Amino acid sequence: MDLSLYLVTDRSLLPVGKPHLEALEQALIGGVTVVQIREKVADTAEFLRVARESKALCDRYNVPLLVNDRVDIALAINARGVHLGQSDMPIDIARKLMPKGSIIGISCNSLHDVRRARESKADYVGLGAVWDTQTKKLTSSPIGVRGLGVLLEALDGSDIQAVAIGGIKSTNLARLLHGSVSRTNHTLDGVAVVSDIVASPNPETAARRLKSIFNACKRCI
Ligand code: TZP
Ligand code: MG
Repeated sequence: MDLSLYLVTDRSLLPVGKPHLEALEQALIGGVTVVQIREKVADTAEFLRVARESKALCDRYNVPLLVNDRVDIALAINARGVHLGQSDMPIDIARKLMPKGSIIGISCNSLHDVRRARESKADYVGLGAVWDTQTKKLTSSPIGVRGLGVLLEALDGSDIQAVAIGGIKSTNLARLLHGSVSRTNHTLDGVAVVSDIVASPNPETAARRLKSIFNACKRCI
């Protein structure tokens, strides 16, 4: 799966008055390659509604949609997969519940997490938070570019894909890509971004900018 520009949604960060689907469509036009619907305050009915509407839009752009945390909602809308946290449903159980071929990703911020993700055969890992972020209350310190390199190294020899997350913006993306790959064979498959796209007055331009930096850096590393 193309994880190169991985959009994680957060409706609370939208500019005042901007509808979620409008921002999502602009980000899709700008070239995001995968979308994760992340809802931290919505109740189940609201989460389901947002996920279903977002799925219909992503389908039109042929972009896979993943659901954060909730296997039941992923199943209900026929999502491409789920993204799980360390305290969500274990991967082996999610794997049993989801249709064959579903994508299951997991957040990791330590070597222990990455080793467990390898054992449980995650399809991809989200590594971070790399840098501090206003989007999520972090329960441990940001891992930094060096920490990211260490976690990537722990993926060597596996076919698990990896994206970095946390504080990633067009202004620091080149630094992230150059720094994290200089010490490992396992390169990043993509970057996951929330606020730099969602909170932007122009998500299309924001996505396009991130993608062109990612692609340009990929060619020289
Ligand atoms: N997980 C680790 S950091 C983060 C999540 C969901 C939020 C990243 O948001 P932003 O706005 O891209 O820093
Ligand atoms: Mg979670």
